[in-house]
Amino acid sequence: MTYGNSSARGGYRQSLDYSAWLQPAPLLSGNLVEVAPWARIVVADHAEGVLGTAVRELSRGIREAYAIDPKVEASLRDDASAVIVGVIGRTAAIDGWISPHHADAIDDEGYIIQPILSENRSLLVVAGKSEVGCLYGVFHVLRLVRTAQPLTEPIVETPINPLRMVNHWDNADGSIERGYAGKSLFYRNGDIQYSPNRITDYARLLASVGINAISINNVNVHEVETKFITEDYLPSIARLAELFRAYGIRIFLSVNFAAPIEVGKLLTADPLDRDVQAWWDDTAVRIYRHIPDFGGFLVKADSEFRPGPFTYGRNHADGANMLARSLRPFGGLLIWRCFVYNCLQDWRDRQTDRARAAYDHFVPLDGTFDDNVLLQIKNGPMDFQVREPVSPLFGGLQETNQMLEVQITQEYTGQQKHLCYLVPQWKEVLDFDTFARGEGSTVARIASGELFGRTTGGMVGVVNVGDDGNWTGHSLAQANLYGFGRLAWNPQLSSETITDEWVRLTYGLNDRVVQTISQLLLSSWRTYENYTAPLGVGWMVNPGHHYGPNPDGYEYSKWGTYHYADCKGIGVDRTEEWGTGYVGQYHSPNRERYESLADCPDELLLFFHHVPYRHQLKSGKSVIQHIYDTHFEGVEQVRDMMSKWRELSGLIDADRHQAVMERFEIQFQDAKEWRDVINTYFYRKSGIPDEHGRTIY
Ligand code: GCW
Repeated sequence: MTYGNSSARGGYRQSLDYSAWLQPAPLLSGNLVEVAPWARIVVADHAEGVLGTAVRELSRGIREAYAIDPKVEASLRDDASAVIVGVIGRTAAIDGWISPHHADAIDDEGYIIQPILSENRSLLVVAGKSEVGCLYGVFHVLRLVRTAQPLTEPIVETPINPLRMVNHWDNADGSIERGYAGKSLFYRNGDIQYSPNRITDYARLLASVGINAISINNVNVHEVETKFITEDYLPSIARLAELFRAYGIRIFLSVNFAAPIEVGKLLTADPLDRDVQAWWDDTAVRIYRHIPDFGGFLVKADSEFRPGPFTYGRNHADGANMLARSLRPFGGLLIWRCFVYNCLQDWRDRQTDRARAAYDHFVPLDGTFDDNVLLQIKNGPMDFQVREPVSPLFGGLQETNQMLEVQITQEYTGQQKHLCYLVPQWKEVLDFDTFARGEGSTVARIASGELFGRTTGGMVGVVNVGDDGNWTGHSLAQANLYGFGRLAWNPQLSSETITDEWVRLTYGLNDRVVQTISQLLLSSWRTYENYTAPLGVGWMVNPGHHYGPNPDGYEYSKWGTYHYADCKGIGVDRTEEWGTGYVGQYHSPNRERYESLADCPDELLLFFHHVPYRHQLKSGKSVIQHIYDTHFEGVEQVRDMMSKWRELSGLIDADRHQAVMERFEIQFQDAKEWRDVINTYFYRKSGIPDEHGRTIY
């Protein structure tokens, strides 16, 4: 069951890059809660299932950190020091150590870490209300161990988002749509084929940051993948599910809305047709027979040529609810994507606005979706650009379960050749105040389901992982996956905290290393924005693969992605007064802020307004001079990143140092290309020279 280029590299499983943020810690002597408790793990229950995983992970972490092989025991001796792991109400050994007040503060997936230090012994209790809670608690303990942090106070943690999910856009032929880190971990040559060890290693990475759900195939469901819901494939998928289950992760499948026709040989896939409903009911029964904890379906329908309910004159709620009803008896969820727009637009038509589409389609249906349906909403109204406003569906939908979808894979942000750390971008989205219920109605509170009292909610990321030895192509892109998981667990964590954690876990505790890498990461999104498409206008990439500059690449296309640059100005007028009316989809005062040329934030100006090149920004610069300045600056920032990285030589391992250096060299070349193409384009359009007389072609 091994395959492909990664095994050919041999030994990659031992590399530092492969261990990602689960590096074996340097050997630590006494610290934290003293060495004593680490020699013994007490777990009263039969340590199978996820609890077994928790104990194994803890043993491994202790062995790596202290060179002690802990004994696993079933009961606590009166005088012994130990780590006790267990489920509240089930594990007798933890009874009496956990305060009811702490127990009340956590939900099913939360945990309590309680150090108990007395004169003659020390105990560390790791308790959850479920086995997976214990596993998360263990990973938290190990995070502290690995970063040499003290463990003297109780820690009480519970996830903010019920669903913390990654989506794979993997195809059965082994390719990955928008994948930049090798081939699929799950498939080869039209079949399900994987290395169980590699999958387990992947599941550990995901669980260590709290991910609890994964969809394993592309939302564009092609011929072979359409049959994943049949007996031909379910046994293999069930084995895959088992590997993830050990880490508390439930699997989902992307399904083809037309499957009743393509697989079931029915004449229709009409969601209101009784035979269609019956066919999906049977399908659900079949799936749950193989995978009792199957998560549910993910559906891209009536979007980019995928089939959907529109064919039958039905709406998205008809489609989603029909599927949800098949899953309901088993506790399954139906996740329906809101990435729906007209992808056959005429560039001459300036009234149709792709940015409006998701809201126009879904807000009228608010309140009509079943309780086990979630709508999955991309962070912005267009498509994962380096800068977009927040989708107005957040705040627009109030009676529907929803999930925030972000793109961890860097389709539009440098494809893991460029360093572009997206945690600061996601933080801006999560912290955005929609004002839907007055001040403080943030996207984070809406996605979690809390603000509108929904039954569920969460965050989902299109993952950046493939079979490359370092998982993500660019080693530093591991930070995006780590950061996604941490934010999905707790959207209130700051970018700085997450970054600091990740660097310490991945590259060790040397202060200079920590500071340098943190700084590189935290400034990289802005840097990328500087040398690419300016002021929120987006796109300007090569069509199809989306890498590298092409200002008119999508200007005369059918995709609805235009910037309207001419000799006088640039930008899309989305105001209510003169433009497409898109700003009307926001609540006040966002609506007024975006509508007003004076109040609209600079970085989104061209998203909302069409302005002359000499229009003055709040920064005091003209639009054109801003474009020139940021593009020259962006390249210098990349040069600077390279020299900062160079200075780390000798402070981190040579392999990762070298590999990242190579990526920086590509980024530097490509940033220059971006700078020159964009600057030249605008110089030729506007005829306005750079105030500083720098070279523009
Ligand atoms: O950004 C676009 C991508 C498509 C993708 C689509 C989507 C899976 O270019 O490759 O298809 O978004 O999100 O469905």
